[in-house]
Amino acid sequence: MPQDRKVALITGVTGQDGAYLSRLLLEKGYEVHGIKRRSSSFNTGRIEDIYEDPHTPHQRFHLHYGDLTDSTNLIRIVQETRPTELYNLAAQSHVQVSFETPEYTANADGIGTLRLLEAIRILGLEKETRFYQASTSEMFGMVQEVPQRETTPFYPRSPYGAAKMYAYWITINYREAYGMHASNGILFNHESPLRGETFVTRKITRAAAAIKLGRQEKLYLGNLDAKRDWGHAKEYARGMWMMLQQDEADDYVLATGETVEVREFARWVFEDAGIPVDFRGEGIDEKGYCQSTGKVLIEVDPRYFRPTEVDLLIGDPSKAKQRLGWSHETSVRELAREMLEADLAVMQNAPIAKAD
Ligand code: NDP
Ligand code: GDR
Repeated sequence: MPQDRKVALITGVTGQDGAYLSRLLLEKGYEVHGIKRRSSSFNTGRIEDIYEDPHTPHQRFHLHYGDLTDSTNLIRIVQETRPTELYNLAAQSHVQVSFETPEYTANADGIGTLRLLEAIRILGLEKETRFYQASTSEMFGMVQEVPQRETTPFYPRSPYGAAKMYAYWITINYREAYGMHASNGILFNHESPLRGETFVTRKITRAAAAIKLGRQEKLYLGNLDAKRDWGHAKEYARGMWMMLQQDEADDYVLATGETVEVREFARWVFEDAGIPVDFRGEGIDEKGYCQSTGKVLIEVDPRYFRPTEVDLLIGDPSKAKQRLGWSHETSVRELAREMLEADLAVMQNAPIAKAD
């Protein structure tokens, strides 16, 4: 196999991280293959600008239909593409939804990872294909130690966290059992203007933009006390790639080392939108009142509470800094602003926006 062959296969290519990673790898000269799911409507909005028609001469970005729950399909795609790097980013990635679809989440997020590792093994690509697993700070769950690092014990608090723990350990097992170059990136929350609309940061920036433009009355949120370590997805995609460039496979935390309450994030965003809010009340009675009009703009709705919650995440990225030379650049405050500005720009250009 020529040393300079650079072929990446990305599962979850249509998601937030898949979009950033594809761009990065194309810039670095890779041939990039992505697996997307069949959907009744377009699901390629995030990768529209890099999409290449199959008739494009010297095409470098290819999409394949597939699903992490279908092993024959995965084996075929791995066989056809023979990737030098395989990034497993596909997942049912919404923690709250995992309480409603626990079996599917385990199948896609847990066993899906096993299916990919087996595909590599069955095809005899153990020494040819480097593997990245999208592991998560959700595995830390109930607080055992802060800041959380690679050696912190896990205590998942959701079907999603539990499924991702299986994926984490099976990745390590294949590394040890078959000598595969397989690494876990234990990534803390990372956001961007491409973030899914139902994750809390994007939900807040979209709502603030819509309220500002008079297209929505109010935002309903769940637990405002939760604290998260939020970084920029673009920088985390770079970290994924760096892990696979190391001589030895290993597991790394990527985080900013700073934690912020959901309430605080919302306060910043509404302030930046020019509609600052005061929070008053407690628990389900807590509300965010517009400072100038006294109108309630944010209200707690218990439907968004989770049966078990992860209260506090704050990561220690020292290992990634020392070994990979990775560190975050964008602060959470800057990230919030970038996301709000992007949502305002999109909504200002949208002819009709339906309120929530
Ligand atoms: P997204 O939810 O934005 O993207 C998930 C991707 O997986 C989408 O392309 C989705 O396809 C695809 N997908 C879902 N189910 C399947 C399936 N059964 N078969 C094939 N593809 C599937 O997630 P992110 O980009 O934010 O995250 C990427 C990965 O990193 C995920 O595994 C996530 O769990 C993990 N992670 C994310 C963190 C974050 O803060 N963003 C932090 C730590 C880990 P479609 O577009 O059709 O829905
Ligand atoms: P998380 O992200 O669960 O950390 O998982 P999310 O943005 O969904 O929640 C963060 C925190 O905000 C609280 N919250 C709300 N969450 C949502 N979605 N909607 C609300 O209205 C709301 N109100 C309060 C939540 O309770 C929680 O405490 C993300 C995903 O990307 C995972 O795939 C990834 O593994 C982890 O980050 C790291």
